Amino acid sequence: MRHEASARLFEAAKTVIPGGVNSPVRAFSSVGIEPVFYDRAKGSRVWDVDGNEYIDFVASWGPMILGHAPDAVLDAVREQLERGTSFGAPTEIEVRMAEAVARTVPSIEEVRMVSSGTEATMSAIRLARGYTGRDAFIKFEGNYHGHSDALLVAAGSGLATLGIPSTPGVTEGAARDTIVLPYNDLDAVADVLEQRGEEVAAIIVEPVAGNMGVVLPRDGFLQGLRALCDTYGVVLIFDEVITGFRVALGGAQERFGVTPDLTTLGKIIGGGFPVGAFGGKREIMERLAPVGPVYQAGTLSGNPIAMVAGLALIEELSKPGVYDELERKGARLEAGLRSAVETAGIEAHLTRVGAMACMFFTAETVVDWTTAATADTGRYASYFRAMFDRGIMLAPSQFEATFVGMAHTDEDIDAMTSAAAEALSA
Ligand code: KE4
Repeated sequence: MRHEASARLFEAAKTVIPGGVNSPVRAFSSVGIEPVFYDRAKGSRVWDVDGNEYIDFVASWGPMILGHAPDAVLDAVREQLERGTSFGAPTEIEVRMAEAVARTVPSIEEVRMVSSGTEATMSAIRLARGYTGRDAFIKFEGNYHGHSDALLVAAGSGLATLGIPSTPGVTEGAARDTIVLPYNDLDAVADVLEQRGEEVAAIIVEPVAGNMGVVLPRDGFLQGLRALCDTYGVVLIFDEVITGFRVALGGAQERFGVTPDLTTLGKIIGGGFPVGAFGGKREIMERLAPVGPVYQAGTLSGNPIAMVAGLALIEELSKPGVYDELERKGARLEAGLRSAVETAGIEAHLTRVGAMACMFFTAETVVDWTTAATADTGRYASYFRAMFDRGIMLAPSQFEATFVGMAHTDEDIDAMTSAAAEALSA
């Protein structure tokens, strides 16, 4: 494969965009090659500016569950474009979208649209603090909830001590009220709440972790969080920016039968356009301005183009049989990868929930960040490059997800797992 055009664009990009990218992971830093620049995409395929074609398993980090540029979304967007692209005023489509989300996601009685997952989680934390009058909140190591200050926090030393900034620019004050605990460790949560329960406004969790690779909740973990939140009056927030409309139509809360107090959404609900959302119990949501005192706002919140795109995608996903088919495709992918690992005779730990999966290059069973971090990232980088050279586009990081979607044919999936068998045996 030739990558001259991408190389030229990357050089130009680096003179005007930090690192040449608008989001760090796109720079391919951890996989040892320069990034390719995309030209177009359709269905399961993406093409770079040098004309190279790839079967895509990144899916724009999750949104492209129907495949790229699905006709249903394109048709809806084309029609709306002629009617105007942004008003900063209420529209019918926003109501229809809110109705669709409320009808689909078990925890959501009311929902507020925003323009990114970061905005959704930042706002949900503020709302939980405003609702409870408490300042502290619990997150889990290895969970990523976007880049707002209070969420860019590493675990402090000791169990219940305060968080420490995980990046320059986040102040100690902003990190002070964030408590970071090990994922899947219910005892740690119980201990903190026993000590400080009356100070804790919320627990925010990825119900299936997708940002340390894919890590499943232990049996009883989500149910345990629900019970602890009920006991201590803590707001349970499921960050379903990845899992929403991915692992079930109603997200992980439907799949695992645990209903949070608030849910954050993003990615899929925008149909490829910038959308985030947070929603939940009316009693909590009604604390939001303009009806309540907790301020939150956004110029492009509920943007009509993004709304028609998101609604068209949700309507397609709501058709009978979609999640059975996603499960079938996910299972085919997993079976093929397990066979590839066995053929290669290597040690790897595979995880999957529905149409999101991960191959960790470790012999450990991955249950949290500590075990995820045992993965050999150098080995992942060479696997990524070998797959890339075979026309398979994976996430350029060990700590992301492999996404399969409705546009992937059995042939696409078999091509991927055959390439993996070669790449792992090389
Ligand atoms: P955005 O602000 O990137 O729309 O969403 C933040 C976010 C919140 N919650 C979860 C569970 C998320 O996974 C994300 C963003 N995910 C990453 C990839 N895993 C986005 C990719 C990127 O940063 O470029």
